[in-house]
Amino acid sequence: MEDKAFCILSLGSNLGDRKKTIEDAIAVIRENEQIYDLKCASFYETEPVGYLDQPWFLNTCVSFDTTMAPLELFDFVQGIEKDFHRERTIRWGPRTLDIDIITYGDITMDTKRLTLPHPRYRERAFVLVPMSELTDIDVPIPGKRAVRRLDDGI
Ligand code: A4P
Ligand code: MG
Repeated sequence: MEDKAFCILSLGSNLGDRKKTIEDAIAVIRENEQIYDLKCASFYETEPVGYLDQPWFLNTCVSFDTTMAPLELFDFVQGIEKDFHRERTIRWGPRTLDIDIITYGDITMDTKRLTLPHPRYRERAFVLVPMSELTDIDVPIPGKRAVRRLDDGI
């Protein structure tokens, strides 16, 4: 049996039909034969972080098991971003679709193309809140207690 890794992706959009774009992208991910047991968190309307003069985002996270290697998964999600005609103009600026790999199993890596876990996710409620619906997280969210601590009954 091939090894599978448990992964979390963050998806965000703030241009065009945000909900349809994210739903269509998730459908493409789900259909891949190397993706198993995909689960999707709720969709959240979020205030822009970083570059503020832009529309609000719709954000969610998905989790799944995959037999793809980290860079294969990266190429796969970059391909989906391209198919949705994402244009990169301003860093942290508006986008039809942004897909980030938040975690890939317990893998830590820092290469030119891919850093794992994602270097900024711990500071971002638009990632942490949907992610907390899918897995235990060890990062306290302001106003919430860490999910793992609640599970432990502390
Ligand atoms: N990259 C390295 N590691 C990863 C990874 N784990 N997942 C590289 C995905 N990409 C990774 O990203 C720049 C480069 O990061 C990629 O070429 C890839 O090789 P990008 O997607 O091209 O550019 P970006 O998204 O504009 O920049 P960045 O630095 O990734 O921004 P973030 O941190 O993703 O933030 N506010 C709200 N409310 N909701 C949002 O979704 N998103 C951003 C983008 C800013 N503000 C937001 C939201
Ligand atoms: Mg990004």
